[in-house]
Amino acid sequence: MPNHLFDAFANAITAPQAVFIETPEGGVWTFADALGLSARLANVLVERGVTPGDRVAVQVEKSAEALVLYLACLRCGAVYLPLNTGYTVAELDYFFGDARPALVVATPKDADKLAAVVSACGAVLETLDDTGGGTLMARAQEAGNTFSDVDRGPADLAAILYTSGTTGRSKGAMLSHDNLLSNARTLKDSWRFTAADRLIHALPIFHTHGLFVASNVTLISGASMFLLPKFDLERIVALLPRATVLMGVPTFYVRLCEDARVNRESTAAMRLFISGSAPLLSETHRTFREKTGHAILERYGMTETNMNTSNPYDGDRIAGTVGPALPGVVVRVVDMATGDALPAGETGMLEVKGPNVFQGYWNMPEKTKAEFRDDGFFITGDLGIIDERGYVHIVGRGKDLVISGGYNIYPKEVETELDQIDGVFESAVFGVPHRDFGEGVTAAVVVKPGASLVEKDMLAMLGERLARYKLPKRILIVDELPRNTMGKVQKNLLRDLHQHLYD
Ligand code: MCA
Ligand code: AMP
Repeated sequence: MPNHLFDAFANAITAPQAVFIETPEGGVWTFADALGLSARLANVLVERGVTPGDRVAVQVEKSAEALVLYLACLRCGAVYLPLNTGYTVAELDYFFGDARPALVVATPKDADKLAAVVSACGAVLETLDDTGGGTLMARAQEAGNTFSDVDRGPADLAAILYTSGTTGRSKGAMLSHDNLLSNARTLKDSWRFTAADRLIHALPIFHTHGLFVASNVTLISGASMFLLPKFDLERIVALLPRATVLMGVPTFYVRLCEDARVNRESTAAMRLFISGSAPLLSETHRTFREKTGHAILERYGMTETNMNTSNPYDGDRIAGTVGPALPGVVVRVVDMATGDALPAGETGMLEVKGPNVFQGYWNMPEKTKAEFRDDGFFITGDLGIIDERGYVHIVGRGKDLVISGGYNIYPKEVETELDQIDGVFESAVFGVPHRDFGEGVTAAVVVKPGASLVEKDMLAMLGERLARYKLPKRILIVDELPRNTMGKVQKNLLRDLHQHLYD
């Protein structure tokens, strides 16, 4: 039995000596370089005790080596578990305890800090920094450069990605080799990727967007990428004449719209700009088109499903919509109370079925069951309509979620941490419009009588527990929280009251 996903990537390589990755420091990786290192790293993983099905948890800065580590995990049959570099030790403790990885790869500077939580879950610790330093690469230098790939079928797990939950605890979405391969192939065809494409890759590689949408699509096309450590306006502007595609969250496009150097001439070599992970404002779509002549292609996905819909490559890319369902994916809108499918134009819950839809939540059979219908549709938690032309419009969220700069923040998680601060009586966390990040995480806090809490101190305390992107941009101290007659906090009133906070 072959290795379902890795073989497809390897077979897409037409010229092993062609460039796969260019880095800003002038590093050039051919496909042969990447394949060679993936074999050496796969040997290291096996030497360090990783067996097929074991989780390999990775919290490292973005680098070519880090991307190749993902390939090495596929080759040895491990389940790749990427983690946001912003996660604190408290957050990691939960992920390690839940996923029980056999091996953790961390940045060298975090090694001491993580030693206790890594050993508590029984894992081995290796390190990797963003310049190819650390124990993992040192071992790889000694390892053999051939590797006999472990057999993996379509249903075998390739990755677990944690996604936050409305009830607080993160859930590990289990993605199979075929979930990833089927979606990569569909997106390659829909977006017309070929080996001639050069992607500007400026997204993090620990979430679906940067890891699967950007990297898998490049790999399955035998295309190449400019691998930037993070969003960097100057570098992106400089690369536009040499690249063909950019993928980004709406914040990328808001920032590009504000730069005079982004115009028709500088984007003439580009064939495609793609946006996703959060709603792209129609205003941003329009401004970008006026400046450059390019209609941004917006698509819609989730960690659990990869990509579900996309505006068309040919045909109308309509601002404010995420386009029709991708080939092979079925999207429907149902009545939230009855679960009955609704006709075109009516608002309800978006549900999805297809080869892209995940295998369930790790260790959480009950949660998995609750999020699927009996006929196999996954309940997204997003509210939408499907119009007469089949285009999906996301009109809201049935889940209490804030999306800031493409990162999801579940208010409950932040409220739980706030409520644990000595002197806090209660709190409500919500999102309000933010020019750069789309939504800004905001907290309203009621303090106990006599407590002398100030915003700065509360932020510092939260910072010990939560990744920085989850921290409220403002914590407002209020006398009381608005409640309805049932006693439920009315976050819509808080959102309305503070809608201009970040203007
Ligand atoms: C950085 N900060 C943020 C965010 N990013 N705060 C809120 N939300 C954020 N997204 C904080 C920093 O810690 C810093 O705080 C301050 O904001 C300013 O940072 P700045 O330098 O402006 O940030 P940046 O480095 O330019 O990053 C902004 C970014 C980045 C480019 C939008 O967040 C990013 O690359 N986002 C992409 C996220 C992504 O890949 N999402 C896909 C998830 P301080 O000064 O206090 O330290 S996958 C998904 O959603 C589904 C499947 C899908 O459909 O794709
Ligand atoms: P995640 O949990 O990171 O997988 O985020 C998935 C969520 O991001 C979806 O359920 C949507 O709420 C949101 N999302 C992704 N793409 C879009 C988009 N193009 N427009 C609006 N929301 C989006």
